[in-house]
Amino acid sequence: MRLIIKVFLLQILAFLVFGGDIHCQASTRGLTFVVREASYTRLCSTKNILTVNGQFPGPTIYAMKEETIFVDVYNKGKENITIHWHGVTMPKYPWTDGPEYITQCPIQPGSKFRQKIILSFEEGTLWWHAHSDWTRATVHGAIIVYPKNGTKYPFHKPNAEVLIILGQWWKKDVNEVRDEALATGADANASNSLLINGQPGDLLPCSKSGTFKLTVDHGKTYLLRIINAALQEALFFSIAKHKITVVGTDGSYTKPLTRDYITIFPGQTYDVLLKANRRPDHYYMAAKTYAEVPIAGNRFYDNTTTTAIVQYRGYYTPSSPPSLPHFPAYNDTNASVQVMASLRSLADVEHPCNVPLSTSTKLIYTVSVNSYPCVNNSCEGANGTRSAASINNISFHTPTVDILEAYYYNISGVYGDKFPSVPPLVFDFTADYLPLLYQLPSTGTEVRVLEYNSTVEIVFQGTNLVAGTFHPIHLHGHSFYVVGWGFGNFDENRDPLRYNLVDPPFQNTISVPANGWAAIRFEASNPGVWFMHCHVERHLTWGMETAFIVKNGKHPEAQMLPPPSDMPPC
Ligand SMILES: *[C@@H]1O[C@H](CO)[C@@H](O)[C@H](O)[C@H]1NC(C)=O
Ligand SMILES: *[C@@H]1O[C@H](CO)[C@@H](O)[C@H](O)[C@H]1NC(C)=O
Ligand SMILES: *[C@@H]1O[C@H](CO)[C@@H](O)[C@H](O)[C@H]1NC(C)=O
Ligand SMILES: *[C@@H]1O[C@H](CO)[C@@H](O)[C@H](O)[C@H]1NC(C)=O
Ligand SMILES: *[C@@H]1O[C@H](CO)[C@@H](O)[C@H](O)[C@H]1NC(C)=O
Ligand SMILES: *[C@@H]1O[C@H](CO)[C@@H](O)[C@H](O)[C@H]1NC(C)=O
Ligand SMILES: *[C@@H]1O[C@H](CO)[C@@H](O)[C@H](O)[C@H]1NC(C)=O
Ligand SMILES: *[C@@H]1O[C@H](CO)[C@@H](O)[C@H](O)[C@H]1NC(C)=O
Ligand SMILES: *[C@@H]1O[C@H](CO)[C@@H](O)[C@H](O)[C@H]1NC(C)=O
Ligand SMILES: *[C@@H]1O[C@H](CO)[C@@H](O)[C@H](O)[C@H]1NC(C)=O
Ligand SMILES: *[C@@H]1O[C@H](CO)[C@@H](O)[C@H](O)[C@H]1NC(C)=O
Ligand SMILES: [Cu+2]
Repeated sequence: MRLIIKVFLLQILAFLVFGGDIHCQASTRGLTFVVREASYTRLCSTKNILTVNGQFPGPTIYAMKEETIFVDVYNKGKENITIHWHGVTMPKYPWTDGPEYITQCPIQPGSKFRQKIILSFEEGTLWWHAHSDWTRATVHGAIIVYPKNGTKYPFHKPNAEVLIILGQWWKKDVNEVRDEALATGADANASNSLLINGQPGDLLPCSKSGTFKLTVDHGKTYLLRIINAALQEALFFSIAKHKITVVGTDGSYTKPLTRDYITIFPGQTYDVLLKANRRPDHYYMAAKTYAEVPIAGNRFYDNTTTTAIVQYRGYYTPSSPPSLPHFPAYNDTNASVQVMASLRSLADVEHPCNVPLSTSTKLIYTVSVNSYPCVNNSCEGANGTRSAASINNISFHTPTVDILEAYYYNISGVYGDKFPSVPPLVFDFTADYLPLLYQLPSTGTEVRVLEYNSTVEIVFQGTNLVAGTFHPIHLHGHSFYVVGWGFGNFDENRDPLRYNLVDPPFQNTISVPANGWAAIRFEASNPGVWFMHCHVERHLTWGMETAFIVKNGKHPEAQMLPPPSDMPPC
């Protein structure tokens, strides 16, 4: 704990000392990530986990808007690994974006890959994580993007900044959890604890000494940079007796939104202001799972409460125990969409909103949980089936050569370019009862090709196949405007009339509500191959993903850059 703070202070110091230079030396700054195992003790037991530089959560990358950073990634572990810069759009340079077998082959044990992170419009909190198998459970960390020299936050400068990384801890090795689920066809076991900054918090066994503590001065304001790095769980986050004010999400500022709690879905980030304006005492900040229904099969959700402490400086007798925040019920879907319903981008002169007012490409993508039948109902998913997932009824089959290199070097037979623009079958997607025959998906490695500069609208439609649940859909290579959402089936005549085309939020991960829909718009102005997938890890493993190929424009300026010389071989 003390060590973490020390490292954090050193990094802040480094930022202050080199701050002015970072901008000028943009393209020469280099970092080193050594992926290796390290021993960690949580919940009274010790295990080896995969880490970056031995740290969990991993090191924070401090950057300035528009900066370019090189990261030398060494794999000194036993598993294949890739690293993704989540929310960094990597203009014209998909080569080091990271998803395995989509833009690169994995960095194999004993090898190294030099990755370039190209920041452009992003400002605020982003993060990095492994994008290979389930290794991101412990291989993740923050990317903090400060305003450029001469520009400021669009809110009063906070007195201090605090990183809050939310995660999940399994007592078993996560590979074992994944392997068991894949072998039985069941939903993966729930984790044993949620985490704040790598710690379960003092409500969980053997955790008191490690609990993260934020010491505050009465009257001061703190910027909390919150990342949901959990593999599976959507989380309610709150601080007892305090309100929090959202000022940004996914590396883009928003109009201030004051709330008792936020819901943060896997993959999302929120920047919130905390004003220390209550009676000096100590209070819990906490996170709990939102899970609308117990999911199919024998899995349940992680129902632990992870805590950290907000402690006011000064002399007083603290209440005992600290008060806990009040949370909505675990299955309160209405509560889960409250923040999403009110998020608005700044849409002012310094932060213009460039939402496409008309679109050239309209896509409707159903996102479904599915099932494969098993002989004698012998699997352990719903009704003895094997769990699966799909987009437009295609369960994605991951190739063994990455799609980007197949595209660039014209290698045929790796992927198809016939991803359907609408669901192959139109039915009452969110009906209470659906024919069991619809649960079976088809499989394929299909992508969709987008013309350079096309204006794209995607309506994601959740379905009630197997179990209607939320799906945080993340797009690589582009942020997008969330122009609308709702429960039930999308109505193409009525719903577009209510789109927000004035100040929609600009995000990279949109949670499609359980048995609902969400509509996004973006301009496909970034040539390359870009993954799009559900950020619930087991849904990704089951096939809820696809990719876009954005073609080159005519101008040399509008074309993909050539690959680096050290692309990992397949
Ligand atoms: C940043 O701004 C300060 C003053 O605001 C100036 O002294 C400094 O040279 C600037 N640094 C860069 C890299 O532009
Ligand atoms: C998953 O949960 C089941 C039921 O509690 C248990 O028997 C099994 O050992 C667990 N598996 C892993 C890998 O944790
Ligand atoms: C949490 O889930 C476990 C089983 O996974 C159950 O035994 C326990 O009673 C639950 N606790 C609460 C507070 O619901
Ligand atoms: C939420 O769960 C409780 C029991 O855990 C149940 O009584 C209630 O009906 C559920 N609410 C919804 C909206 O499903
Ligand atoms: C959710 O909101 C809808 C409409 O506002 C209401 O009909 C429903 O009862 C609410 N459900 C819960 C669980 O609060
Ligand atoms: C399925 O069940 C039938 C009847 O119980 C049995 O004869 C058959 O061997 C089983 N098949 C498998 C693959 O287990
Ligand atoms: C790629 O392959 C196709 C079909 O085999 C061929 O028509 C095309 O000319 C090739 N393009 C390049 C750049 O090699
Ligand atoms: C998906 O495709 C499978 C295989 O072709 C088919 O059996 C199933 O009915 C389809 N389901 C839907 C919802 O389109
Ligand atoms: C792409 O579209 C933008 C408008 O959204 C336009 O300003 C730009 O010139 C276009 N670029 C090309 C190469 O067509
Ligand atoms: C399980 O099977 C029963 C009976 O066939 C059916 O009513 C139910 O909908 C099925 N549930 C799922 C999740 O497939
Ligand atoms: C690691 O990556 C290489 C190259 O793609 C592949 O051949 C190998 O099967 C992978 N290993 C595992 C355990 O997935
Ligand atoms: Cu999902």
